[in-house]
Amino acid sequence: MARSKIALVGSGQIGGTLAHLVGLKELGDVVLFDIVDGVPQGKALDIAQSSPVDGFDSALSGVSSYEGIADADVVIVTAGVPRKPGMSRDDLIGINLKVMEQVGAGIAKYASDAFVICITNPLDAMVWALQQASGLPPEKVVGMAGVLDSSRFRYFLADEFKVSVEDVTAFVLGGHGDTMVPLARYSTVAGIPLPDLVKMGWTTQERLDQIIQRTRDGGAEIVGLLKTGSAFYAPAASAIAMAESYLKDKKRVLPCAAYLTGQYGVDGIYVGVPVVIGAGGVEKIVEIELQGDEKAGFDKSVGAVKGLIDACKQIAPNL
Ligand code: TXD
Repeated sequence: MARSKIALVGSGQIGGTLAHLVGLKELGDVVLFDIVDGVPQGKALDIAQSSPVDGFDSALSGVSSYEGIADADVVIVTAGVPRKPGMSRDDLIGINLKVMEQVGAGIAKYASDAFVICITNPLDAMVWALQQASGLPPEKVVGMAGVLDSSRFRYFLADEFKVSVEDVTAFVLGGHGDTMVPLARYSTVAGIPLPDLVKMGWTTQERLDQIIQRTRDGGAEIVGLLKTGSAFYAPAASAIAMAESYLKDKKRVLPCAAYLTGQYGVDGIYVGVPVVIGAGGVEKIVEIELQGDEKAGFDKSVGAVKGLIDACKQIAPNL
């Protein structure tokens, strides 16, 4: 069977890390695309030169025209401008909306059968814009944020409890970052929900609240430390988990920004919810019943995403 083709639109920090991970995991061949000539070509060659040492077979190339992404099985989009210190995700909206229009047109022309994962911020609005601009079916266009937010949450919890990250699960809903809604009663250590762990004296409610806040601010914490650019290792790993579930039809249940058509009382926008990702793309949206404060948090998050999408519609009424 021929290898899968994975196109990476944007060859910056996350794009380069994605290419390396695709190689190391032997998920397929990689095409890196960027508007800056030389960067995708240089990164592709550098990673290809690591393949004999690491022992993976993957053809890597860099391109400066959309033709290069032709017939990709998966397209992962990081094209755009990242946050600088003090800048909110929303500040990025104007610049990155134009980028999504270009990328959407490129995907529509050359890779309309692909499974598309958007990473560009502000995520929930950009994935919507990318779906609109590409015209691909909504179940084939999904946004990466929840896997990253829940991975950050899992890491902090494992560190707090001094247990393996493997045994910590986390359930998050809503928009990326600031309005993320963690569901403590569905987040567990080996199946034991967080509220029970508080009762068992493993931690206090106060500590748990601090961890949740640190998770919400997880992106800003890294931006503050790096000073130039934003997080890239964990975002890349998160998108790879989604791509792998699609390519291998694993049907993993992952929190993703998905297009809702009435689920959770929301219609026509992208919001972070648990979904099943398999060969059909987003095969199922997992809808659970929310309790009082969970519902309030989710509604607030939906309101924030709607605000961003309305701003997009004003800037680009054609979308
Ligand atoms: O959870 C999440 N979704 C995120 C999102 C977590 C972390 C970072 N997140 C966002 O991902 C971040 O705010 C950015 O919007 C993207 C990409 O982050 P990255 O760190 O990879 O940014 P870089 O290094 O600046 O790379 C962006 C590349 C860069 O090489 C540009 O030249 C290129 O995008 N670029 C373009 N490529 C193609 N087409 C166009 N129009 C274009 N414009 C810029």
